[in-house]
Amino acid sequence: LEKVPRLMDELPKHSKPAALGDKVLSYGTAGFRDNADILGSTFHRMGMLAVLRSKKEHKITGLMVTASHNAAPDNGVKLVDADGGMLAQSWEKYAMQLANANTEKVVEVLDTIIRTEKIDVDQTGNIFIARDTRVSSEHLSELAREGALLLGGNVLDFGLQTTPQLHHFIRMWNHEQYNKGDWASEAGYYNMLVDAFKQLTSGVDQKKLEMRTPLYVDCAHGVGAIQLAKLAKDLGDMLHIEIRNTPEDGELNFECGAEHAQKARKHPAGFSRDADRGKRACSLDGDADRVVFHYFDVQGEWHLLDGDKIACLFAGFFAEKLKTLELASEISLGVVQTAYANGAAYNYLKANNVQVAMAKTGVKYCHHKALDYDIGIYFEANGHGTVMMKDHVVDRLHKMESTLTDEKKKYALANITAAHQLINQAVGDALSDALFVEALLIQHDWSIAQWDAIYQDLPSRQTKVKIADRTVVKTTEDETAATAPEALKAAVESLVASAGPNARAFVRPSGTEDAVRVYAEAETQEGADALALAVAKAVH
Ligand code: NG1
Ligand code: ZN
Repeated sequence: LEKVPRLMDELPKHSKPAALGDKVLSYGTAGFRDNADILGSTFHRMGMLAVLRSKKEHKITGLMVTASHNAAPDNGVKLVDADGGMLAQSWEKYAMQLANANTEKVVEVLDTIIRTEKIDVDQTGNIFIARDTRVSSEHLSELAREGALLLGGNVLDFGLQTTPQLHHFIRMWNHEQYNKGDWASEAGYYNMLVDAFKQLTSGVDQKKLEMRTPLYVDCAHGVGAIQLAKLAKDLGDMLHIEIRNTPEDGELNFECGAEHAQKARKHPAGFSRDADRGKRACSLDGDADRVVFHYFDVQGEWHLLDGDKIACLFAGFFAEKLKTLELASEISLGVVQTAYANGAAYNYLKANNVQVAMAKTGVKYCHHKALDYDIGIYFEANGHGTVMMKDHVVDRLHKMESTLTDEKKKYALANITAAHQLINQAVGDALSDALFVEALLIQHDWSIAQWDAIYQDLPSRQTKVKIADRTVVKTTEDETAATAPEALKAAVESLVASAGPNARAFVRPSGTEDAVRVYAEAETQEGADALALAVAKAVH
């Protein structure tokens, strides 16, 4: 690589910043994430890595500039693989070696990757880039572009897009068979969603749809607001959407968005007990890959419907359609949850004969586990999730289409096909998930309160603690129990044992923040609060 024009001149201009000090950057469950000021060299190098990945796969790969729900001064980078999913785990180590290398070692690291992966550097490398609305995002995406160009990559910059949109574009461009209705563009993405939504609500009187109350969407002052505005226009009278918390009227993620609503258990800024009683609402996060729903009831009490409740709603739909089609024994359906899933959601799914599996926290683990099923639903309680349907299931359904005479079965089949079109098969997608929720509420003729009532969450509380070195905290594979330090393990066990029936708590080092996370569940809110607090004290 030393012979590559300009490479040796350019690399020193993108040395690791002094402010990074001895800090080792790690490619966590959401890529690299840190204060934007120390990420310049990382972005430059990730542009190069995305090109190598593309050359290796002979397909388009991607790079998303976002730190999702993190505060505005942070930023981050996630690479998107050729199938539209997250970067293959086997490449994460390359990302870390590159990001942490001193300038004079960068070429050596690149050469090793090329050799190990047997990459033909003369191959074309094509990458797509997109970014969120952070102030630092434009500059950092430019650095990634420069890095990519140095290694001879072709770069298409999509500018401001949600994370799932970028994943979607890559999936569609690389796999023509998925790209049915010219879905591989921004306009195509909206067409795909709107058309599917229309099919799912086709059985409903149009007048009734027009009269339906709007969905109020807290966009966390992020990119979701920009994209949702375009989608809402295409939806027209099929679904009324009111956008709140746009990039113009506040600081990204500040006291709003999915993370705030779900972690702090507080309604987002821009919504009020008095003005918004009875209104159906949802919150996106900063890059619109998560969504949670919420509302104030008539008494003014605020209720959260998290990822677990969304998963249960979706699971109910698929279970019912498979049953109608008499495919329930042939096509496996399962929901993947993490340690954060509310105990009541698990009980609900079990009571409805839906299979449930556990995965480690982090979407990539859930995604992987969900592949064990023909139709795999995964949701983190924080609202990140989707449904994946295997290609052979889709083929099977298509083949069935012409053989069906029963109207009920025909309708069920059309419904599953439309759901498959609506749901982002590559990653969790707040816009597509929210539309699917809305379509199902319309089908059931449910208010948000009726949906909320399918089960009652056990009271829970989350908090986080900063300690000198969070890596000393070790957990079991499914993260429901600590294994080290010994004293912490013992303390959590004894606190849980004395916190009454149905109490549960766990601690785990965060993969995206420098903190140890604490979760507690109990019979009462006071019990859950007290348990979380006591466990947090034990962490210190
Ligand atoms: P960490 O910081 O490891 O807890 C957070 C979320 C995960 C997941 C990742 C991003 C919680 C408790 N944790 O991870 O669920 O969304 O970010 O992949 O919400
Ligand atoms: Zn996000």
